[in-house]
Amino acid sequence: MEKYLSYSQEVLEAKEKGLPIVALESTIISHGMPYPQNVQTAREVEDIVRSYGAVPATIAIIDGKIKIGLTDEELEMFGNAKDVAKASRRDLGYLVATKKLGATTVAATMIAAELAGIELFVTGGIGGVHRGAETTMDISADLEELAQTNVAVVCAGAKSILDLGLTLEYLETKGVPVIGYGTDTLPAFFTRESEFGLNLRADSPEEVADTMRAKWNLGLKGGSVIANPIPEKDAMEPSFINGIIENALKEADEKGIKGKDVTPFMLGKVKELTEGKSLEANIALVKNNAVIGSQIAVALQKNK
Ligand code: PSU
Ligand code: MN
Repeated sequence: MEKYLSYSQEVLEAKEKGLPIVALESTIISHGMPYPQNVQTAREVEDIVRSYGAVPATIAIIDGKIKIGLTDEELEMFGNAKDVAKASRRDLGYLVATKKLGATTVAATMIAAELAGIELFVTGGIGGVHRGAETTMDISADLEELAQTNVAVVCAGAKSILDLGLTLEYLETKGVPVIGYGTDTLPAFFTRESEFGLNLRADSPEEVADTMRAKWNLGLKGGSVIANPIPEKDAMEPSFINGIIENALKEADEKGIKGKDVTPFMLGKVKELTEGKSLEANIALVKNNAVIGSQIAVALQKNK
């Protein structure tokens, strides 16, 4: 295994000292945001994690290794590279073997985090059941990963480019806890609320950490979704953003966008149609998730 994993100095030291570590994904850097905001955001998120007493581990596939923690130079190179493959579970072996650049999705980052002994992962939004999945069968591998890999994922819910109701049904079937952080409904990424109620709620990092520890101690496999709403001041008007998402979906359909290209296409289109406002909201919510996620990582280290 150590043949395939390569730790940054900072993460290596954190592991030796038993410090809390927060995994961060890289698809959000390569496919979720444009350069240079992607690199800048990634750096700022890492600094937020450090300021809460945890150590960031941005995960990516570089030169045949799954990197657990990137140096500043690696981050810059990666964020500016043109030929980065979006890597989910199915792609990991191929990208490592062929030494291509790979950006880890939520699914792949969870796998890498578990291999590296990291229990908590912070991102923006998870993949889910796409609208129209009853005919396209487009269901993100993120959901299957949440069902089987022991990593807690902090996110701002899921974008309404997905079918949020079906996504929750799928997670329920797979036994994945979806914990509203200070909320009773599933946050819809750009907006704080949705019409979909949640069964589990936590109001402190310790509650989340205790829930995860109890789950794992009971021998229950899998992760959880900690759904943390976007801060009030950064949230978008639901009617505005939902109208834009409808238009973007229509265009994706007309252009015949399929498979792994759907999510990046939608993210780019929504950014264009909101004149960059969606990007600002995206950056704000990821930082907010880093604040909560770092605190949960600290609590998970204490209740081990
Ligand atoms: N949702 C976002 N931003 C993202 C993604 C999803 O709001 O950057 C990325 C994540 O890496 C997620 C992936 O794991 O897209 C899901 O892609 P797919 O739907 O192809 O599984
Ligand atoms: Mn998909």
